[in-house]
Amino acid sequence: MSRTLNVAMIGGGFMGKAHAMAYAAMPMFFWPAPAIPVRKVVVDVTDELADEGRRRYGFEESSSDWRAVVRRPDIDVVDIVTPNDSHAPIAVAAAEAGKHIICEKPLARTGDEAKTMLDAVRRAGVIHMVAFNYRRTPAVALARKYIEEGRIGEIRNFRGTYLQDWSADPDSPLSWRFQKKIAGSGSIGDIGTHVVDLARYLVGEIAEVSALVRTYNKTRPIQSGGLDKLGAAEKNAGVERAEVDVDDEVVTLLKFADGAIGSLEVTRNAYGRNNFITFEIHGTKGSIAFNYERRDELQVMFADDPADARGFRTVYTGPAHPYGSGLWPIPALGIGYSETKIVECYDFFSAIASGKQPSPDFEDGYRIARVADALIDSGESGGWVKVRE
Ligand code: NAI
Ligand code: SOE
Repeated sequence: MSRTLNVAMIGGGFMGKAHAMAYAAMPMFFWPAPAIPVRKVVVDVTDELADEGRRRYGFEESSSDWRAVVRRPDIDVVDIVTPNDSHAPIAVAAAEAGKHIICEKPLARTGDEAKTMLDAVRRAGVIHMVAFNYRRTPAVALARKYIEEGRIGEIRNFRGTYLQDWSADPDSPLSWRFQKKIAGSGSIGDIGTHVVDLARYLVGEIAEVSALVRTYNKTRPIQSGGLDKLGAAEKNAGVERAEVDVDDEVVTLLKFADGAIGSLEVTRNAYGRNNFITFEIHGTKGSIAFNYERRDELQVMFADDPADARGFRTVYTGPAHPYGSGLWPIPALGIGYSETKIVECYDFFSAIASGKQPSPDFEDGYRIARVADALIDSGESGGWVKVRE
């Protein structure tokens, strides 16, 4: 019999919806479940918002006091789905209370802040995970499997992108994602870190970066509510504006510790691109290419294919591939964003059940935060910057 674990989820916005859905759905997909999540209490900034979260997301209780909730003896897991500035205080308090922690990305606003979180979970000996869910797409996990099996040989080059357009309109509002004191950075922390996670997962540690960092939309209309509605469609012409003090675009070269090289392009200004997370990896025996907007598919080319069949071919992920036994029974039936969160939940609860740290954990989140720091420093200095240990 799977044991039950009580979850306190802090934050009830976009990610609150995604995580609550995964708690409900995970045992339906992965059965027997490693442990069964109980949606115990949801926390938001006001009692009204928290109660709305309770009714909407199926939690038993609600609260507007995360400090009291994370100390409750009946809580096993603390799930941090708030904007980035509250990740560290909540995680440190939860670790001190001995709770297992899953925290949304980026782990923190800076590498130094992430280090305080890593130190706290290490001291407490709890299970910890950072919610970089895109690596849980079966096609991405399949790419890793091929690489581990040596199917494309030694990796020489990684080319990654994360292109969006939801904030390309300069009249879309100044939500928390455009404020350094809350977000830490802009496109770098918000979306660039996802691809840094993929690069580290698939290729290895990033040692040095040389980046061009830009803020094209230097002011935006002041937003009235706290929730980020990710609103390109929301028109605010005429509303009082304030300064954007974070980046909205970065292009960088990468040097990996093992000698591979690469590049990464990240922007929220790319009209026509929605969630365009791509990578192409070239090795000494073949290549792999992935585009999240076609996430059931992995493009592969093996150099030893017969000469008359050389070229990229499409593998549609299904039961024969990573996580396939728990997901859908026919390839290409359709993997969505939700499935990545369900798989993430499965891996996190499996880690708690087995007592073994999952990946990416807070150490990965910390190292990724150091890459983000290096990108910002390089953008300012205009030269190569080594990623701090
Ligand atoms: P959001 O703005 O939609 O929701 C944030 C929620 O947290 C709101 O309900 C807000 O009232 C609440 N909140 C804020 N401060 C709080 C506090 N101190 N205590 C309790 N509740 C608080 O934000 P969203 O998009 O859900 O982002 C949350 C986190 O998730 C961020 O770190 C973000 O980077 C990350 N994220 C990750 C995604 C992924 O694909 N893995 C996708 C979207 C966001
Ligand atoms: C906005 O850029 C956003 O919601 C990010 O915060 C998420 O991490 C990304 O996965 C989707 O886009």
